[in-house]
Amino acid sequence: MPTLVPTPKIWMNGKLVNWDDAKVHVLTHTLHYGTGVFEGIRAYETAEGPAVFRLTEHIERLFRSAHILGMEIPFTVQQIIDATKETVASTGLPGCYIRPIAYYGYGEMGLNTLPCSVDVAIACWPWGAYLGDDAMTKGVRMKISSWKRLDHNMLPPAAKTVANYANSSLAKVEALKAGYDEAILLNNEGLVSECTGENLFVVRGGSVITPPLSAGALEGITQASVITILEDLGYKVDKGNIARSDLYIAEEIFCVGTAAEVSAINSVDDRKVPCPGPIAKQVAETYGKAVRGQIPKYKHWCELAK
Ligand code: PPE
Repeated sequence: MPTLVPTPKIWMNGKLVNWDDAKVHVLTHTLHYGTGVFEGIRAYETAEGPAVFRLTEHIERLFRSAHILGMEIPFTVQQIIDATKETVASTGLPGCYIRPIAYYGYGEMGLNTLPCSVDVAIACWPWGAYLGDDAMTKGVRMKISSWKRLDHNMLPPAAKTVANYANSSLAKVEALKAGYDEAILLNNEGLVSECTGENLFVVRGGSVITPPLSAGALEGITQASVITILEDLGYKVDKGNIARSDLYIAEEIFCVGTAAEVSAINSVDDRKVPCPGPIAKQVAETYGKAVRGQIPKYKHWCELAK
């Protein structure tokens, strides 16, 4: 049984169509060559109605990802923001996960993307705890992947491109088959980059470190929000390099992402890490309130769907 729960409408190239009619041809370019860019966003229930967390930043990143690929999205940032709100409102749900995708469509085959048309779609569905319901209480079991994170000159990890997720999927499935919950990928220099769908935070010597874009990590919007939250709580945060052994002897580790939110890590390669750590707990609690518009200073992060 598929676990994907349909919602009434999907936005495709300017209009809302019924979920079952949101189809593409099997010769859609991106299906063959991985030439697309996408976003993952969440809308949460707030006192004023459904609000999309940091919608503008996500859509701006979608356009940056496209720019890195040399893809021209035939809509403006504002049009895609408005379309996202319209799609969220059409679900009738108080909160949901949102997936905008820009892809090369039907009409051309072959690796040259220059003549290809660009299509855009936005879909929403309910998506619960990404790393399991007890990710924050029991913590997540991590494995260092045998797969390396993409190198900047192979496929840019800074762009959220469809192709990059073949790398993430290899690492994810390897970890699951070995009995772990999630994988951490090292880059070609052997330094920690990120997880298959989350950024990492490591606490050592009382300071908090998270790998930067240059280490092969996506510039996470949750990562940026968590840095602000940590600094507001009085912690010093550095974007810096992390070695594999830093993970084994960390005071605490947690991973963050739109889907995963804030999840504590209980072990890496079977080396136990204190979990859930006090900083992770504080961050998870604050983030959970921030996304629901319950903290006045972060309320501007919540963009109402209507
Ligand atoms: N790194 C990667 C590789 C990544 O995919 C994500 C998001 C992040 C970091 C965190 O980025 P941000 O969401 O801006 O904080 N992963 C998305 C995809 C999940 C999926 O399985 O699909 C997400 O969390 O929506």
